[in-house]
Amino acid sequence: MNDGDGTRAAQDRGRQFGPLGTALVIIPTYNEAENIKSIVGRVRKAVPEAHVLVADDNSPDGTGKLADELAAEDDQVQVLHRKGKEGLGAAYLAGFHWGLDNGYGVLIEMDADGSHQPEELPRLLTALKGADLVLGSRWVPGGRVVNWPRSREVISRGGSLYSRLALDLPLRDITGGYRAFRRETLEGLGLDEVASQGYCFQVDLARRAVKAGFHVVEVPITFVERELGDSKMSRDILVEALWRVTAWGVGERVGKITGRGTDQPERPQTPAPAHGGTPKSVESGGDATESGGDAVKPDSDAAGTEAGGASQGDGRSHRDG
Ligand SMILES: Nc1nc2c(ncn2[C@@H]2O[C@H](COP(=O)(O)OP(=O)(O)O)[C@@H](O)[C@H]2O)c(=O)[nH]1
Ligand SMILES: [Mg+2]
Repeated sequence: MNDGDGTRAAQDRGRQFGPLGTALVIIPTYNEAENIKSIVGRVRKAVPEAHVLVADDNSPDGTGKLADELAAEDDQVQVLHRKGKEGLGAAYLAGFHWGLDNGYGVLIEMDADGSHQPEELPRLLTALKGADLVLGSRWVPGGRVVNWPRSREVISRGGSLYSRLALDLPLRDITGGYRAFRRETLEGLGLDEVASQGYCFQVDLARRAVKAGFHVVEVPITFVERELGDSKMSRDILVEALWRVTAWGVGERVGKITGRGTDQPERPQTPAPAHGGTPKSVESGGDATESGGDAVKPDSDAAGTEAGGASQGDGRSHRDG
């Protein structure tokens, strides 16, 4: 949990969390024709009650058209067609706005390439019952990566460590992109001011969530490097992350010295826990289990996304990249 001194932990223990509502799994795509059908099928099987939004940046390889075919045969799959390649962050922001406008209670980030295993979604959703934001984490006990070259792991671990220290975040996987947000959390992050892209986008959302006082929990995941298609990671994305994180870190320190706050949004009032679950203490590990299988519609409280019997993350954080 994101407390430095136990205060937050004590507050969170007494907190009630509201019901989750229907989940929307947002999958950003750019040239994922080889992966899109398989990943959407796996999501639909792993969490049958959840809906899927593919946010495609007019992929030249026809990913958008394949997604349209999936949507045509499944009411719970939608496609957001965007003009052209504008980066991961912009695609997610558009997807978040779409999901919020359409009444979803939970918004999930997930890559199209299979690195984020849909079969682990029920575990993220179970943890979200007692949290504002759940991070799928490679760098907490129980988390791991499969088929990554050592160089990639060093960059990823280094990026999270640097972000953790520069931004004073009690998280281990700060660049990872497998996450579940409650809608109230997204609404409290000041999304309109988010300009960062790539890994930096993930760092930005994590730091905003922590600074706003949201309860952020890390759940261990097994991240599997893609087998098909190409990574869109680039030197530019790494450089952007490095300079932005450094600038934020310096800004926060200067702000502390001069007594001026940072540009973080205040945490909104805790959403009323209508018939929400009891607060949970979160533990790492645990087996993913299949979630219940009712098809549900947005706005339907009764149709909350339920994940069966999985244990939760432990509230310790780490990063990816
Ligand atoms: N819509 C959209 N999706 C993107 C863009 N860049 C990357 N993605 C998607 O974001 C996800 C993660 O990208 P990936 O290339 O796998 O990055 P890596 O896992 O860090 O190597 C994949 O689903 C990509 O298709 C973009 O500019 N626009
Ligand atoms: Mg990838």
